[in-house]
Formats: sequence, structure tokens, C-alpha cells
Amino acid sequence: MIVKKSEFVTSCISASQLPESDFLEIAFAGRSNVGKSSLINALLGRKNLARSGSRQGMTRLINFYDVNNEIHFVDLPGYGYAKVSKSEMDVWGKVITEYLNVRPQLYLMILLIDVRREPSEADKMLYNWIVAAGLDYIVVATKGDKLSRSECLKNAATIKRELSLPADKKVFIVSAETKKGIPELWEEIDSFIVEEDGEPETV
Ligand SMILES: Nc1nc2c(ncn2[C@@H]2O[C@H](COP(=O)(O)OP(=O)(O)OP(=O)(O)O)[C@@H](O)[C@H]2O)c(=O)[nH]1
Ligand SMILES: [Mg+2]
Repeated sequence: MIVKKSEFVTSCISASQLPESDFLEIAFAGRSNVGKSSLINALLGRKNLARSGSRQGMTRLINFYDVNNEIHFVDLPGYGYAKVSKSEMDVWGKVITEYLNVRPQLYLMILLIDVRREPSEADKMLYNWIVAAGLDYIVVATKGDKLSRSECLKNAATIKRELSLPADKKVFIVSAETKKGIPELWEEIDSFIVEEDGEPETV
């Protein structure tokens, strides 16, 4: 997809506030600080449309972004940030679960894992949930600029093994910093959009 226009739509804290819309949704999920908001910005060619930051726990709401008046990107709150209180953590878990359970528009999940880390228990739970729900998904290893190419490949293989991904499923190594891997990730996202519509979005 060639991004001609992207804009913030709305933020919500609970499933009851989710916007009414017929657009298909692509949701970005992963632990806090993994780089969800930065990846959304990189995919949209924007600097700070999705607010990102070094302070962990930046995105506490579900944020919706309109892409070309065609689809919505959904920036989900990060999980697994140790310094938030248990009750706050429960609220986050609830928001994510509610969204995942009630949203028929959701058709593609992008699961982000830091290329320097092994998948956490929460990552594995989310992955298993995605598979059980029969959702399409893409696994992305973030911050690829932090390691050498060979280390990235080795760690991506570990992520694949730890999550028990099917043999034909690729882990996409990207960097929001250098934009490496972003065109390849767009190609993969497009392949799901094509399948949904039955015809290509771009020529
Ligand atoms: N070097 C490098 N840093 C990155 C990359 N992507 C994100 N970061 C940094 O990692 C930090 C967290 O990025 P965010 O995009 O805010 O992460 P997030 O997953 O949205 O975090 P929450 O909203 O807290 O869940 C920021 O300081 C980013 O600049 C990347 O590809 N390379
Ligand atoms: Mg964020």
C-alpha cells in the first residue's frame, strides 16, 4: 500500500468506547517499549503520529490511526512493564482482551518482539491466543539496528523456535530507526490485504 494519508482517529480506554467503523483493523501488540508506536510511525512515514518515547508505558490507551481512509492501524497498550502497579496492569490486560474479543474488524495482528530478547510468557500467551482465534498474524523482531545482521538472524530463529511458529512463517526483522525491513513488512501486510479484497491495492 502506498500511504497517501494517515491521521489520528481516536483513543479509548475500554471496549465500550471503541469507534464505530467498517474499516478493517491491523493491531500492533507487544510488551511495553518494544517499539509498537515507532513501528507504526515508520510504516506510515511519519515522525511522531503515534506517540513513542523512551519513558516506558507511553501508550496506555488503544489508539486508532486511519490509513488512506481504507484501514485502521491500532496501537495497543504494551504489557509486561514491571514498574506499573498490579491494578494498573490488570486494567491494561482487560482492555487488550476486551478489544481482541469484541472486534470483528480485527483481521491482522502484528506481534512485536525485541530482537535482543526471547519471547516472554505474555508474548507466548498472546501468540497462542492469536492462533486459537484463527487470526492472521505477522511476527516482527524490532530494533534490528541494535545488533549485527548475523545476531539478528540467530535471534529471529530463536524467537521462531520459542513461539513454535510454523516452518513457513517468517520473523520479519525491522528497524524503525534505520527503516530497514520496513518495505518487506509492508509487502507482507499487503499480501493479507490482497487476500481480503481479492484484488491488489496497488499496481
Ligand atoms: N534503536 C532503536 N530504537 C527504537 C526502535 N524502535 C523503537 N525504539 C525506541 O524504543 C523506545 C520505545 O519505543 P516505542 O515505540 O515508544 O515503544 P512502544 O512499544 O510503543 O511502548 P509502549 O507504548 O510503552 O507500549 C523509544 O525510545 C524508541 O525510540 C528501533 O527500531 N531502533
Ligand atoms: Mg507506544
